[in-house]
Parts: sequence; structure tokens; C-alpha cells
Amino acid sequence: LPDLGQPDLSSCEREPIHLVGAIQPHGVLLLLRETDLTVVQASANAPALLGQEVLGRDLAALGGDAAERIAPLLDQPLDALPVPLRCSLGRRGPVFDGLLHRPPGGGLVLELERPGEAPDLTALVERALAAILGTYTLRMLCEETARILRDLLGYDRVMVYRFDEDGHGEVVAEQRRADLEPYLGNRYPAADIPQVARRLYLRNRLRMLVDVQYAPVPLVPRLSPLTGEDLDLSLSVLRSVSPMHVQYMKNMGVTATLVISLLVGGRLWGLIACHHAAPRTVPYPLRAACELLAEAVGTRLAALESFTQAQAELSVRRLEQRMIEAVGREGDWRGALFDQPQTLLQPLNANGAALLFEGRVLSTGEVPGTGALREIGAWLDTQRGAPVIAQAALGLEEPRFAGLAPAAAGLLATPVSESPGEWLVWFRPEQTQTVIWGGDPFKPVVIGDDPTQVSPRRSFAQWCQIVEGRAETWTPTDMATARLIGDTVTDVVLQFRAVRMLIAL
Ligand code: BLA
Repeated sequence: LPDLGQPDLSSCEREPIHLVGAIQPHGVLLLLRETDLTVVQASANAPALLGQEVLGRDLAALGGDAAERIAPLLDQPLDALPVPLRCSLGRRGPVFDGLLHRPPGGGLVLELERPGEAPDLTALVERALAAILGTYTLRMLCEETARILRDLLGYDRVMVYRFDEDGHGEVVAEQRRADLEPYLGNRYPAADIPQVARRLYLRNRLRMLVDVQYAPVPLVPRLSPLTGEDLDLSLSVLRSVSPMHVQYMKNMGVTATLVISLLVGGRLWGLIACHHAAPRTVPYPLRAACELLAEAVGTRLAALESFTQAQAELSVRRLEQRMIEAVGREGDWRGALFDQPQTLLQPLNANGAALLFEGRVLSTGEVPGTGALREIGAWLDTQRGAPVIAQAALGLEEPRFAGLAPAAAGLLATPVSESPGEWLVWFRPEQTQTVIWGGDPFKPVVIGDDPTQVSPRRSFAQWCQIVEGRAETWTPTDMATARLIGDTVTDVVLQFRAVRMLIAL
């Protein structure tokens, strides 16, 4: 393992994973000078796999058609996405699946893998795309995604892993070999996937770890002669994986992985993570198909997320309608807010809600007692200014409310009038309260100082420590919805008070 200094989580962020100077052994990497396609740097396994010395020689002289096939590609940028290049290398040269890109600092990186058996993909991809487009809830989409990928790739386990607002992960869908322990519902702390890796996964959308037992193959010479620095392997498919992560996979009993980024609106929404107990490679055409499918999943995720938001807005409109009707019928609007609690709770994914209005308290679901609610109202008055007040860890922020967790660890509030003490408040429980886990999540785990003892159970224990006293963080969408409800109620309150004044006259 690299010397990362003190064994703490910040050390993970200091590992430059794209500058490892080594690849996995299932392929060959060549760095070519652009002007004459001379090989200036190569993975140490090149002579063995290509049957000849390559350093210092130009590609055409090595035999095969690689040089010819590269020539017409040279006017492309090649710096965002590697292009596939099926080519042969050597006299009676074997055929390779090649990928070509331009790393920062110049030159061309050509990565070669022996092609494997790939099924006829057209029909498979068409069917998978239809299945993805046919889903109409996020859950259904994630489950379908895991099923499609497992059918297509045959890994023992396929998980859809979703990031929350704080970067923590949750396994939201899973397909697995029947005898494996389920990971569905598992949570992992953000630190399990360092920021450097997440940034990389925005650009390099699919990573394959073929065999955790591999010996990394160094690049020769170690530094790129074109830059005098480590070759930037950000876009490389063969890049040697961080030893920290390899150790994690070993501790988990996993031998091979394939992980695909799920992007929504340019942000890393989550990952599709495939695990296998034996070494496993996926040939390039099948990987390309998976990347395409992940792209479609991302597009569908975006559509379903905005649909969910539109539905939340629609249900606020209905709520407004019901409040106005209630004013006409009962002379009061408050009942309408609470007679169908789900319309109040569901759009905000909250477990409880309370209304503080004209000295009275109405509530539904899991909420603190009336005394505590009044105290919260008084505290909210000191926080006035913003249209919504969001606290994921109320008790950590305001110790006198610490006793409200775990049932009401997080609070989202919006004023319903100009008057002090008049608020609509939603509550969320501590995150650990909502976890479902196949095994026993609360089985004690000792967290030592040894950072190589990384494993899912230790991660879960770490996550529990991190989120202690914290509810799931309110998202910008939650805040927008709360504001919409708050504004709607404020309007109704204004009308209600105007009507009451007229009647009093
Ligand atoms: C990367 N860690 C990752 C990745 C995942 C996880 C999914 C991305 C791997 C890829 O894209 O190929 C974590 N994987 C999990 C978890 C599960 C899983 C939690 O399947 C549970 C089911 N990891 C740590 C710690 C460090 C760390 C403490 O837990 C830091 C010292 C590092 N994780 C780490 C690094 C990478 C990583 C450096 C990048 C690996 C790479 O791309 O080279």
C-alpha cells in the first residue's frame, strides 16, 4: 500500500489515483509520439504480449495495421472520450480491441486488449432500452437496471448505488446469486469513494477490475518522455486500481468488478456496481453497450426525478384547493392540511409535520410533544429571514433539542404568516432509524485505526457514527417544495384573515 501518512480518511483524498504509473495485466498500453507514432512509453508486459520490443520503434515498423487505422483519427480531439480501434499488431499479428485517446500533455495513448466473445448486441440493447423507458418510478428503474446488467454481464452481484446530498451511498437495487448475503439497503459513508475518484468517474464512465490478485504492470520508463511527468491515466481503461480499493474488495471477498457511472444533469447520481467471485473480463463491445445503457438510465432518472417534482407541485395545488374549500365549508382551513396527512408528508419525505398557528398546535405523524413544538416555534422566530429553515441535525445545532432525536432529528420549517410563532414544520428521523439491512446492522463492529481493514460492515459502522443524530439532508428540491407549501398556506391565511375581518365588521 502507498504511504499515505497518518491513517485517517483525509489520506484517501491525497492519493493521485490517475497518476499510478501502472496498468492491470490484461492489456497493453503504448504512449505514442503524435508526429511519427513512435512508441515512447509502454507497459512492461508489451514485449511479452506483442511478441517484440516496442520502445523507440514506430508503430508501422511493428507490423499489422494499427498505424494505418490511427492515421484517419488524428484530426479528432480524442481528449474526452477514447475511440475504439480494432487493429492488428505484429507480423502475423493478432487482432486487438484498441482504444485511443489523447492524454493531457500530448501524445496518443493506445490501449490494446485481446478481444473476447461478444454476443450479438443489437437485439439485446433494443430490448434493454425498451425496458428502461418502460419504467415509471425511480425504484422500478433501479431494479430494472440491476436486472438488465446482471442478465447482460453475468456477474454474481449487480447493485445500483445511489448518492445522497452528503455523498453517502445506499444500495437501492440489487440482483445477486441466491446464496450471497444481500446488500440491498446498505449505507456507506462518503469517504469510501474519495472525491478524487468521484471527479474521475464523471469523465471515465466505466471501470473494470479484472482480478484483485493482479500484480500491477509498471509503465516503462516510469515518467512520460513527452512531459517528464507521470502519464495521466484518467481516461485509461487499463489503469491500475487504487491499492486501498483493491484491499476493500479483497476484504469483501470480491475478485472482479465492473462499475459504471450514473450521471444525471452532469452530476454523479450513483453507480452501477457489479461484483464477481472469480476473475472476469468484459469485452469492449459489450462494455460500450453497457455505457450506452447507463446513459439511457441517467436520462430516464432525470425524467423521473422531474416527474416526481411535478407531482409534488401538483399535490400542493390540490392541497391549496382543499384548504380554500374548507374555509368556505368550515370557516377554517387547518383541517384540510391534516385530514390527508400523506399529502403533507410525502412530497417532503417526512415522518411528521406540525402547524403552529394562533397559539394552537396541530400535528400528524412522528412529532415532538406540544411543549417541545412551542419551544421550536420560539426558536424558529429567532431564525426568521430565510423563506425556509432546514436543519438535518437539529440537536447537534441546538443542544437543547438533542432529546428529540432519533424520531425528530431533522427539521424543515417555513413561516405561514408575518406573525411570530406561526410556522409549518416537518420532521425526519435519524437516518439509522430508517435502514433496512439483510443482516444485523447494529451488530457491534470495532473500528480500529488500521485503514486497510476497510470492509462493508466497517463502513456501515462508520456511516452510523457519522450520521448519529442526523436526519437525511434536505435537498434543494425539498426546500423548494416546502417553500411552495409555505407560500400557499400564507396566501390562504391572508385570505382567511381578510374574510374574518369582513365578517367581524
Ligand atoms: C473506489 N469505493 C470505490 C468505488 C466504490 C467503492 C464503489 C468505485 C470503484 C470503481 O468505480 O471501480 C466502495 N464498493 C464500495 C462500497 C461497496 C462497494 C462501499 O461495492 C459496498 C457494497 N475506500 C475506503 C477508504 C478509502 C477508500 C477508507 O473505504 C481511502 C483510504 C479508497 N475507494 C478508495 C479509492 C477508490 C475507491 C482510492 C478509487 C479506486 C480507483 O478507481 O482506483
